[in-house]
Amino acid sequence: MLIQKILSRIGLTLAFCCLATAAPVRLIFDTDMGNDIDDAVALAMIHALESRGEATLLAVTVTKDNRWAAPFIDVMDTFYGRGDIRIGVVHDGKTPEDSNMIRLPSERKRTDGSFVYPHRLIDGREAPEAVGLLRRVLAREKDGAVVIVQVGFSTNLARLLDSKADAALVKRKVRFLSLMGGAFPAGKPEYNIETDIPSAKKLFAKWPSPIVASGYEIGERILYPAASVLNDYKYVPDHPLAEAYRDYMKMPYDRPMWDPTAALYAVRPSAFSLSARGTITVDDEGRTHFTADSKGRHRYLTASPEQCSAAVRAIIELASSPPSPAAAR
Ligand SMILES: [Ca+2]
Repeated sequence: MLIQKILSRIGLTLAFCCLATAAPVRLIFDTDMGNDIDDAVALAMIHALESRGEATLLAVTVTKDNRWAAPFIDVMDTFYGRGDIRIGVVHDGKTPEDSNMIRLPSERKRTDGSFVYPHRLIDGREAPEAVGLLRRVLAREKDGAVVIVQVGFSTNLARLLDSKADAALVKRKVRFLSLMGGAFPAGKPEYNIETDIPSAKKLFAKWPSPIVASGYEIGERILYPAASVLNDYKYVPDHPLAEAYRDYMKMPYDRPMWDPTAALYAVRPSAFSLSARGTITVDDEGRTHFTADSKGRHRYLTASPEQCSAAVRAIIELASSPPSPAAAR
């Protein structure tokens, strides 16, 4: 009994010591914000992880070619006290259609004419182009320092590989790419891949650092409960994530958390398990294929029922955390 107590005490001390000394993960978040609510949940989580000293959000790049995506990201960043985070947008990209979840919170004003959710970027078309921003952000980072979380299409990251110099930059700076996309070990064409098949093919064929993919089957098992949206965001009268959730579909609904799994893995890799190493390829219909290979650079997430339950709890806890008072930077 005594030995158990001592061991558990040492374990706790070690855990705290490691939490305290681990450097924040330096993240770039690449998203098709506006096509599903889980992108917004993932962004809220990343802010909470930054408030806890576990992550630093360097930039957000967008693959949905719609003018409201970047303003909504600015709304979220500003709400969490980090309105200075750089935002880059795709040009000639996919899914230009409007979306209530990004447009309504960005537009909403009070009777005095001020924004309910303050933000500076009023039209996404005024934001810098994403590939150039990625290049500038990566160039300033230390070698091997950056983790990219890609939760939309591969448009931006595939374009970043167009020049040899940029591909070499990625190889030097990016520790790994945590990506939501595909279905593993096999399955139907998944939306993020299917929407820009040529870019996804190129990304898996040429991306020079390791890729960890969270397939459709992982997020499908991790449901965000409507009850949390109704109850956990009342710490302010107007919450941009809760409002976006209500604007996305008719409430109450539970929604699979595909994208948050990739964000969670990027910062807390022990949350999930991994497949063996291998190579992922994309076919002409947008299906992903995994071939085991001990020298491969690709893996995909796997999750036990216990890991799925823990991931739901972590996603709810992080996404509904109030902004940190010290966050303003
Ligand atoms: Ca997404």
